[in-house]
Parts: sequence; C-alpha cells; structure tokens
Amino acid sequence: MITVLNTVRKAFRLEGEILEMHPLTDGGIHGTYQIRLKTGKNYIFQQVNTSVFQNPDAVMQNIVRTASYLEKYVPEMQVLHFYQTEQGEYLFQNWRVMDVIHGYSMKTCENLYQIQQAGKAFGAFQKAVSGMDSAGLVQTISGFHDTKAYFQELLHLKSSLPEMEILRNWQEQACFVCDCYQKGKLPFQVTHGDMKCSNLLFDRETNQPVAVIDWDTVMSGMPVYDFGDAVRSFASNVSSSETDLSRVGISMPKFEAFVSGWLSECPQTDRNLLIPSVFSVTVELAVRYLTDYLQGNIYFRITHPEQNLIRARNQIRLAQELLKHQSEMEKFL
Ligand code: GN1
Ligand code: MG
Repeated sequence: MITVLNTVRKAFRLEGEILEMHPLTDGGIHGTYQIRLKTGKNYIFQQVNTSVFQNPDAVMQNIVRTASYLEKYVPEMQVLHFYQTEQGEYLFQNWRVMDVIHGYSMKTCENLYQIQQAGKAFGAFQKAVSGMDSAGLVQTISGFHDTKAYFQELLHLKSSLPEMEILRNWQEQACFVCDCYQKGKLPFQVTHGDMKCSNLLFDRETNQPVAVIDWDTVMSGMPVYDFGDAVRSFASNVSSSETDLSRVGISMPKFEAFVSGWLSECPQTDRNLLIPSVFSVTVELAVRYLTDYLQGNIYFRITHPEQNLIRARNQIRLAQELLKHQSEMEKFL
C-alpha cells in the first residue's frame, strides 16, 4: 500500500516521503488514509469508490465548484480543499488528496446540546449553498432521492415478503414530496445529500462543529430531503442496524433539539414539507434496503446476508413511529 500511496503523493507534487499512514475506516464507501509526510504536513488520501460514484470527475467538479462558491460568498464557512496534479486534475487513478481539517467526528451525538449544534451546522450549510445555481452541478448518482424511481425498481421485483405490501401501501404518501418538486411546484436546490453525525467535524477544544464534510453527494436536489434525512438519523432512538424493533422509534427531545438548531440558521420556505419529508426519506431508505436485499446485496456494504432485510424492517418500523408522532412534530414547527 505504501508504494501506491507514494505514487499518489508524487502525482500530487507533495514533497517528502511518507512517514506515517493510518487507514480511516469510519466511511462506508471509499478507502481513506491519513498521511503524515517527512515535512511534518498531514493529508487525507482517498481512493474513490467508482462502483458507487461512476463519474468521479463530476464528483470532484461539483465539490470544487461548491467550495469556490462558498469561499467567495460565505468566507466564514470551512470548505474542503483538494490538490491538483501537474495536469490540473483533481484525481489520479481515482485517488484524491485533501487537506486535513482538524476536529473529531462521532458516529452518533452524545447529548441534546450536540444534536442542536449539529442542527445549526447543517442548517447553516444548507442556507450557505441555497443561493448557488444548482443547474451547474452534475447529477453524479442518477436518481439519487428519486423516491418514485426507487419504488418502481422495488415493485418490479418478485417477493412474498410482507414488507413488500407495507411499502406498496405507502407509495403514494411517500412520493408526495418528490412529486411536488418533479412537477415544478418547488425549485430544486444545491443539497448536501448525507447529513449525518459522522459527516460533521467538532473542534477538540470548544466541542462545537467546525466543518460539514463528505461533499460527494452535493448536487441538485430537494432541500427538505436533507432536513428529513438528518432528522431520520439524529432523532432516531437507535441505529438503522438495530434488530430489536421494539427499540426503534423517534425521540421527541432529540427531534426538538435538532430542529431548533436547524431553524435558527435556516428559516425554510418550503416549511410545510419538512415533516412529510422525514417520512418520505425513511420509507425511501427502506425501499432501497429491501431492493438491495432482493437483488443480492450489491449496493450497501453488509456483514451478513440478512442485514439489508433487517435494515429495511428497522426503517419500516421507524416510518410507522413517525406517522404516530407526525402531528406532535408538526406542532413544533
Ligand atoms: C449511504 O455510506 P453512507 O452511510 O455514507 C447512502 C445514503 C444512505 C446511507 C444509509 C451515496 O451512505 O444515501 O442514507 O447509506 N449513500 C449513498 O446508511 O448511496
Ligand atoms: Mg457518506
């Protein structure tokens, strides 16, 4: 591996041999290494997973475009900085190199204060990119968050699992938000696409968020889905791999903490779709997991063959709980 990493280092014109390298294993998609060079400088070397991101050049184009927009219009925001090769490319054999942003990340937040701060940070990110022209970004994963398309794919598959029927019955309700955007009632905007706790860096001293990271899914999308997906992950009682379904649910204190943080930074215009989008994106993920299970687990990484079915059941349970709490959640907005 060190030989490969040294080749990458040279391609990006970084002086000094590699002194240390640590694989960073939190991310589920790419291969990532933190590198320390003889010069004392630290970098992140990352090999893009091209089965998920089939057009890595477009991913880089989106990221660089977003970073330059933010540097110009929201200079206080911490952006990702990637290096170029001599030819001006951001990728060398699907490897990319970026500066380390100092801070720590967590799989899940530990308390309500952190959740509220996370809501603020993600709300601020959405607000910061809201003025950018989303048409200038490439759709790097086609159909990403096209809830209707995910349903079509699932419902074409043959299965007698009861989950199939549950999801089929939710199709119309879950596709409502998506429909509003696709019919042009609301504008698509620049979205982050993966607003979860592990995509935030917190400062070691102040314990405040310092940066929103993982911009691979930054593209044109539905801003309310960013909110919905974030609530789905921040306000759940347990992770999406929890097998004891009786523990799956929404925590209202966590929900309120996240939303109060978010709204303090990002007073949304399409506010009436915020709560429906939590349901939509949860059902969408259940559909994606079940589809992947039925297709032989080709998309999501698994550690055992039933895992995607378990995840689908977990998200279905969460969606049921969301419906029970819907009016309570609406009231908070
Ligand atoms: C994938 O690998 P990770 O956790 O960053 C997926 C998200 C899902 C998430 C669910 C590009 O993200 O849409 O919400 O799994 N990202 C992509 O665990 O498909
Ligand atoms: Mg990610």
